[in-house]
Amino acid sequence: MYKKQTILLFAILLTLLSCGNEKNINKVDNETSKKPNIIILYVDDLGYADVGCYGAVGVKTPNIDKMAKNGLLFTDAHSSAATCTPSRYSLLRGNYAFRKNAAVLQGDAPLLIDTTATTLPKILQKAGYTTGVVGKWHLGLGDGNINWNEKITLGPNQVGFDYSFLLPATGDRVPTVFMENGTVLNLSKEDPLSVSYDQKVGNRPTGIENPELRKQVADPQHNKTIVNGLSRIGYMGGGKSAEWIDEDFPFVFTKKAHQFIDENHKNPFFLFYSFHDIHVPRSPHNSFKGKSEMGPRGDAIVQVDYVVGEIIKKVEELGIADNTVIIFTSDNGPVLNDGYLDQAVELIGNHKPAGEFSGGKYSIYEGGTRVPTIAYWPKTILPSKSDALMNQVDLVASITAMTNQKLPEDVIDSQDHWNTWIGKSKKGRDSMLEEAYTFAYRDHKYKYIQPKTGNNYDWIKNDKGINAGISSEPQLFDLKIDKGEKNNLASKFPEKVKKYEAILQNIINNK
Ligand code: NG6
Ligand code: CA
Repeated sequence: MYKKQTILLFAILLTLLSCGNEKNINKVDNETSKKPNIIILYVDDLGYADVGCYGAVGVKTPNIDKMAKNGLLFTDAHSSAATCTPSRYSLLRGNYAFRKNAAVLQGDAPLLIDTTATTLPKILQKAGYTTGVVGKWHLGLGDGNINWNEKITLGPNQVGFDYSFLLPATGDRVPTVFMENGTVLNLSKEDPLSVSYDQKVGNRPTGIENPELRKQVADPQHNKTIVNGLSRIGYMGGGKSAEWIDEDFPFVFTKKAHQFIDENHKNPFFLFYSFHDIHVPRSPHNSFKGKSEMGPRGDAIVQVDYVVGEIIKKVEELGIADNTVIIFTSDNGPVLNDGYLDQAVELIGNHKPAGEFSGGKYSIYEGGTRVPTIAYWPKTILPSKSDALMNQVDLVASITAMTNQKLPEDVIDSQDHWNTWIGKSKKGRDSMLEEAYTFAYRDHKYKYIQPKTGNNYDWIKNDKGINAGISSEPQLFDLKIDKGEKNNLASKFPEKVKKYEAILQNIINNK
C-alpha cells in the first residue's frame, strides 16, 4: 500500500516535471522566433562627419539621417583599427587585430580567419540564424595558392556565413570579379582567370603602358591592370567574361542583399552588407554622378545613402522592420587622395570628413577610428544620442549575450554592451586599445599614444595629407578639452604616461 502510494506520487511528480519542461521548451521557441534579424551596413572609408547627421557639408544623406533621427546615434564609437582588414577581422572575430598580425591584404592573400575560430556569424548560426555576407570581403581566400577557376573552399562560407556574394578584396585590387559561395561568376572555361601581384600575367593593358586608357590618373601602385578603364593594384590575366563593372556595384550588391532577405526573412537572419563605397576607385553610377558638391567621393556617399534607403525599404515591405536591428557604421576614417586623382581634394570645400578630429584613415588620432555609428530598430531603440565609448570588436560578445550564449574562450577582447548598442544603457567601455601604425589607449578622459621609431610614416602625411600621429615621443591628450589632439600633455604628466604604457603592455601581452 505504502509502496503503491510512493509510485503514484512519483508518477505525479514526473508528469508535473515533464509539463514544466514542455513549457520551458515552448518558451525558448517563442523567444527564438522573437530574436531580431541583424543587418550590419559596413561602409568603407566613411569619415565621422561624412554624413548629414554628423555634420556633412556638400553632400546630403536623407536616408542615413532618417535612421539617426529615429534611432540611436553614437558620438564615440570606433572601428577597432584605422584600416580595413584589421577592422573587419576584429568585428567578425571579437579580438583586436594585432593578435593576428592583421594588415591590409593583397587580393590573393590566404584566408585570415582560422576555420576553427569563433566568429560573429558562427555565434549567430548557433542561435538559429541564417547568415550572409554581401560586398567587400578583404579577409583573404584560399590557402595562399588559389586556382580562381575552381570553387575556393576557404572563405566566408567556412568561417560562419551560409551565403556569400563577394568582391574578393577591394575595388582597387585584382581580381575584379564577383564570387558567389566560393565560385567566380560568369567565368568561361576557354579563358581561365589568373592573378599575380609579382609579375604581369595576361594581356590586358596596364596604367604604366597605356595611361591614356585610364578614366582616372593613378599612383604607381595602382597603375597595373586596367579593367573598366580603371588601373588597379596587381595583375590579372583571362577571365574577360567575369569582369565586374564598378558603376553597377550598388545595384548588384543590393539585389543580392534583397534576395537574401527575401529568402530568409521568415526565420532570424544576419546580413553583413559590406560596401565598396566610398573606397577608391570612386566610380559612382550615372544615377548618382554630380549629386553632391564634392565630385566622385561625395557622389559615392550619395550612392551609399541610396543603398541604405533600399535596404530599409525592403525590411519595411516585408513587415519585419520592427524585428530587425540595423547597425550602420564604417571600417575606418576618411581619406581623400588614396591612389587615384578623382578631385576629392579639389572639391572638398568646407566639408570636414573627420569633423573636429585629427587624422583619418591610417591615423592613430581619433579621425582614424571614430566613425559614424547608428543603431536602428523601430519601437525598441528610441530616438536618442549616446556618448558611450563603443568599439566594433564588442559586437561578438554583445550578440553572444543577446542570444543567451556563453562567450567562447578564444574571444579575448570583446565585451558585452548589447544594452548600450540598443540604447537601454548609457554605459559603454571604460577603456580600449586603438590600433593604426602604432597603438593607443583610451579611457573617458585621456588618450595615450605609444611612441614609435624606425619606420618612415611620412607617406601617409605626404600622399594623403593625413597626420598619422606617429611620433618618437609619447603623446597624451585630454580628449575632454582637446578633441583634436593638439596639446601633448606627456611631459606634464610623466606618471600618467608610465601608467598608461603599462596598461597597454598588459593588453598587448593579454595579462
Ligand atoms: C593601401 C593602398 C590604398 C588602399 C589601402 C587599403 C597603396 C599605395 N595604397 O595600401 O589605396 O587600397 O591599402 O584600404 O597601395 S582599406 O580601406 O581596404 O584598408
Ligand atoms: Ca577601409
